[in-house]
Amino acid sequence: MSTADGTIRHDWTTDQIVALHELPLLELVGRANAVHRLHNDPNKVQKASLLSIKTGGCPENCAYCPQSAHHREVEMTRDKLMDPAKVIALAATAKTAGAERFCMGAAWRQVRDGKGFDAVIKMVEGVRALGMEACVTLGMLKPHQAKRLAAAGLTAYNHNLDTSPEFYGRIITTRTYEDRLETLATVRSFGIELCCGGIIGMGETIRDRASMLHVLATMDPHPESVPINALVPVEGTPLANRPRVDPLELVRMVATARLIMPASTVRLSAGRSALNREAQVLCLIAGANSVFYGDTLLTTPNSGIGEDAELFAAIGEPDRACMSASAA
Ligand code: SAM
Ligand code: DTB
Ligand code: SF4
Repeated sequence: MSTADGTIRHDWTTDQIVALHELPLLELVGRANAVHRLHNDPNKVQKASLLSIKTGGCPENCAYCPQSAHHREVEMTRDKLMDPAKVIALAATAKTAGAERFCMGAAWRQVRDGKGFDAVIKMVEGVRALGMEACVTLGMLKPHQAKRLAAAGLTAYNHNLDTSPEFYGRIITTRTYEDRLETLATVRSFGIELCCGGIIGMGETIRDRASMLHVLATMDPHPESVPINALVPVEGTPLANRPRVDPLELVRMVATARLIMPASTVRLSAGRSALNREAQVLCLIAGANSVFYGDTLLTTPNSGIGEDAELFAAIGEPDRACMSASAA
């Protein structure tokens, strides 16, 4: 097996990635931490705040997603696109609470030109004017739309592969893996950073997980940001009855992602609220260096700000929300 010594490589094979993933856990975490320290500040965990700017009623049929209009049994209030002024005000609040990045998600299959997209452009400009990084996830994107987002100062575009090319058809049939890759290439071609990762715990094999990581790690350059989500099983979705992933599986996934994409920001994303503080710390040691910060993700609960204050206190990073709360 070739080594994962912290060199930035784009020639990983799926077999090599499986072999890393299957290392004894302590060896895997130890190696991942060593590589993490070569490229990143091991004491720095970026806080990103997440907001659903348009909720529910999505025409895609992603099996995991409570926002799909195909899953009629999900209890979900559909909301139309939020007003930019409201979004920018929420971003300002998130900044005061310590968030450095503001991520906005819309339950769209694709961007349509018109009033809605004009409003998103205003949101991006407003968030950037606050001095925060801005990320949006809006579904599929055409080149002229990526160009407008880049001109508005967008830092990154989130568009997940979600799983391996082999397993993809079991999860989504309304669009293809190729569609996903095409949008990613479009985003890249306008100089916008890529935020691209996936979900574990949907019934995929370890090889599927490695195969998804293979697609990511053979991109040149690597996605700047790689969210690793653990499925949040939601009542009414086809994956409602999937068991929660073992936290140590998340640790393995994070560590493997860190080994093969040494300089990317690895985001410990959905599913974090099911981890105790110690499991989260283990993920951070294994190389995760960002979390979503705030009481909700898009539609499901996240680790609360209160719990995160404890987490950040435990790892020794001052938490501004906590400091301003105690100053009040
Ligand atoms: N509609 C856009 C799209 O699919 O690209 C953006 C919003 S979509 C909700 C963003 C990502 O959230 C998905 O790609 C998926 O990885 C993640 N996600 C959605 N539901 C989830 C769940 N129940 N558990 C874990 N991750 C989830
Ligand atoms: C990502 O990979 N995870 C975030 C963000 N990108 C947009 C979304 C998680 C959503 C979890 C389910 C929900 O809250 O609706
Ligand atoms: Fe729609 Fe995105 Fe949910 Fe799929 S993941 S149903 S595209 S909101």
